[in-house]
Amino acid sequence: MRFTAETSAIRALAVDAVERAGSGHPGMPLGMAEIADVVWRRHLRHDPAVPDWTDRDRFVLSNGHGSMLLYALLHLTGYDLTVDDLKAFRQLGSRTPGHPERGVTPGVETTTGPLAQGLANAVGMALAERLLAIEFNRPGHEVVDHRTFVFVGDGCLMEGLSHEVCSLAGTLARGIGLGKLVVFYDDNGISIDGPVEGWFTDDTPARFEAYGWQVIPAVDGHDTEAIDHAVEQALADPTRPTLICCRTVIGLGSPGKAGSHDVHGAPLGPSELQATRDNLGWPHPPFEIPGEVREAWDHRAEGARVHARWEESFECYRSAFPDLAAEYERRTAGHLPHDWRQLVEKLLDRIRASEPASVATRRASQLVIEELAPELPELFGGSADLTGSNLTNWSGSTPVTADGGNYLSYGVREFGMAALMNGLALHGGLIPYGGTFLMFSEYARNGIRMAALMGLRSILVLTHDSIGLGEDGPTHQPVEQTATLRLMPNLHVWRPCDLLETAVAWTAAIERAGGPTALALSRQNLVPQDRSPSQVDQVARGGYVLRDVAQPAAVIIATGSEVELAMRAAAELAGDGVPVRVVSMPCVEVFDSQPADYREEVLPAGVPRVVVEAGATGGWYRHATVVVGIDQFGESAPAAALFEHFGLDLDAVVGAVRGLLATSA
Ligand SMILES: Cc1ncc(C[n+]2csc(CCOP(=O)(O)OP(=O)(O)O)c2C)c(N)n1
Repeated sequence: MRFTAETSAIRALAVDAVERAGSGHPGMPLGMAEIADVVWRRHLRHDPAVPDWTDRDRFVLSNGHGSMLLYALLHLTGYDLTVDDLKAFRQLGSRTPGHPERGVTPGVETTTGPLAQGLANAVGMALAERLLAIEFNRPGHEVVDHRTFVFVGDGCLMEGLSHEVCSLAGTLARGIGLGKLVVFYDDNGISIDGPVEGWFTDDTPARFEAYGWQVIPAVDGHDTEAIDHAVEQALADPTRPTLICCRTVIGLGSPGKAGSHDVHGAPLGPSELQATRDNLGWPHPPFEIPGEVREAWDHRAEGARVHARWEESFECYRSAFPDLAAEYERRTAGHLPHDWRQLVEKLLDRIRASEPASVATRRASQLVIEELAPELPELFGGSADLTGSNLTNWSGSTPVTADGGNYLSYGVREFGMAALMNGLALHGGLIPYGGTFLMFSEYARNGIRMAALMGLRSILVLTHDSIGLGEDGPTHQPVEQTATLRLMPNLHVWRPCDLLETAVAWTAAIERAGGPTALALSRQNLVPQDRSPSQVDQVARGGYVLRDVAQPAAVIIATGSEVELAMRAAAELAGDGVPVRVVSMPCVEVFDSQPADYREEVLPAGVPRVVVEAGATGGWYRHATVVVGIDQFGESAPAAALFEHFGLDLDAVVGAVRGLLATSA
């Protein structure tokens, strides 16, 4: 094998940075250097000076452990990522963390490391590109026209998530088309435990053909012409995504470790590092790149040219279609329509003025979507095969077809849905929301976590939020899910109690540009609560006084379906001369972030508190000394029988308050 100076530069930067950090993954960058060279120097359209140019090609490193490959590419092509940044690989506060993180390093499109999620994000990005192209392009004005390139390894393809999203991508290819999605499979036969033949023997090309993908098998992943030819073939297919199966040698270039799992995730060590330098014919000291190699990689001038051409074409588009151009800019900037707030105020006024009726909050959610969606074309809905239960559709929902659409039936793929939604949100121009049962948020959990980590505006509609779903039984009845979702940093969990709180929760979720929101919604009907205008305003603070008394002896805090129970308990206690305040707390995270004086106003120190929520109690003890909840699995029975069986009824709540007052008296 003859190594070129350009690929040796990638290899040298990767092994030197890993060596310096004393940890990292040299095997993948060494093994994918030629593929990276072809993609980044011959095909990728990007502008290193403007990493967020909306029509750039997307590049996703799904096998994110090989992060040094991406950092080397960003550095070499001219992004704002210096040699010092590379030297700080994996150090505290550096711009080169262990795995690529969006928002930390310019040019990193998505945070990867949890295998296969990058691939799922990429399917979402490619879908977003198609949706926006259909919506915004006009004959002669292809303002949305970019490709999505992805690297995956054996690990990504072993993960079940890859099946979920690649199967769905195959189906989407038959409709809207995903021809601009090109995935490179780093088929090196090695994962951490050793040669994969002991645990991964699928016929991968046949698998992807069965999905309906274009598959280019048996490409020599170290032969740049063969790779280039495969990319041309991939891009020539207008509808099918392509998997390019590249036979590679992990750690290629390291004479003593190539082909072995030893090179996957540990520094080479000084003597093997020197042997690798010698083998590559790379005499330069660590982190030094000769001028001519830098020049060969430098993409700044070409990137600026390609970008400027697009800007010119966008100006022509603007002249011909000024409204569309403005809308494209608004949408891709993530700004809400200018009259958004008025729309929300009108909606809340209408709800307050309407005849109160008992509705399930899942149904309330649908009513709210119906009101907001017509004014919010970026809202992109869907459900993991539970549309009729999640009530995520509205009268203007149109399924994704060759003509576009705003609603995707994800099939029974909860994790795929969450991770694909992240890709839509990352791409920009769309605000994804997707439904499943709260119980099955467990299947989606790491996708939700990545949305929280990346700060993505993605909205999870999680219905059937307690034993209140009834007869389907303990497999479907969430117990600990609301509590555990609340533990996730940067996730807001709303559990509204009626139509008005649901409307506020939805608007908060849409306005929340910096993170995801989970809406926990009831299957069963809930009694609407009365509120003054100032109480309506306070719902957005996450917790507020719903029923007040002059000198409360106790406070009952409740969420969602248990608010009406708390109100009944307070009324009963009032009848016995015990004045009790009720606090509705639809979003604990938002309430906890309020100024101390507001929190003190709502929950005065020294007044004993009881919480009632049909779920795990653990998380509540920082707000109350007594929690009426459920710390065991549910049962199959009608909802009313279950609430009684599990002690979530009037007697229990009244008894809890009395007991607390007796002990604190
Ligand atoms: C979801 C998930 N599980 C486990 C890991 C830990 N892990 C990182 S790399 C890897 C093996 C990946 O093998 P492969 O994709 O073949 O990478 P290569 O050895 O070729 O670099 C594993 C298990 C992870 N990052 N994500």
